[in-house]
Amino acid sequence: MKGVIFDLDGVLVSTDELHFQAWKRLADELGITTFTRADNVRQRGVSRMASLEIVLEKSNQQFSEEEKVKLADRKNGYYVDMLNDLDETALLPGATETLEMLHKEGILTAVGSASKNAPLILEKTGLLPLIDKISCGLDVTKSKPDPEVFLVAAKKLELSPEDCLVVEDAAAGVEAAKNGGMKSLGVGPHHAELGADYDSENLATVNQWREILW
Ligand code: B16
Ligand code: MG
Repeated sequence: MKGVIFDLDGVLVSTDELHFQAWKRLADELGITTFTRADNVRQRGVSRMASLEIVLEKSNQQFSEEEKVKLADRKNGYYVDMLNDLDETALLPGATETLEMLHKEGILTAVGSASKNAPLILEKTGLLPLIDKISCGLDVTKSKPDPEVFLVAAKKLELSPEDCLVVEDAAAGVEAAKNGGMKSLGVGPHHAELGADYDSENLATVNQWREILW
């Protein structure tokens, strides 16, 4: 393996509570009182517009495409405001140590995230110097399980897909890795059920790096 591509939210950092708070605020403003944390779990790893659809499932109002874009922009404004206070306390266990270890071993690192806020999140949490390339929602038009975001990451690293490992916390992300011809490591609360080639509770508990990388 010559490169490792990390999903961001749920793998390196945890911003899902902030996403939840921002969507909840928008839902409240729209008079939707039944938006729950269970709905928010379904929003993980999916694009901003697909996340909005999950909120609007609970509304009996109809919105035009133009109105939907405005609603998603409004939510993003709330979310970005909250990102101002983001710092290294949002890092998930083992994130920094894993990136440092990979660099020491001469392995390239990238982020492959659906989030258009990925560069800001990496800067705020101090991870930016440890990431060689970023492929994010700003670079792609297709959402996971389409492999586009990971293929763009591999291309930016100047590596072929089969030389890259993807680390993911969502089933759609693991599927995207497979669709792109990449091996995967599943992490997070559902790590064993993601269908990944390797899995571990979090980045701090991976004990098979040798087997995975060499
Ligand atoms: P934004 P990931 C994803 O990040 C989040 O898990 C998902 O909840 C969010 O809707 C998506 O980014 C888009 O984020 O609104 O900031 O562009 O897991 O792909 O790193
Ligand atoms: Mg994720």
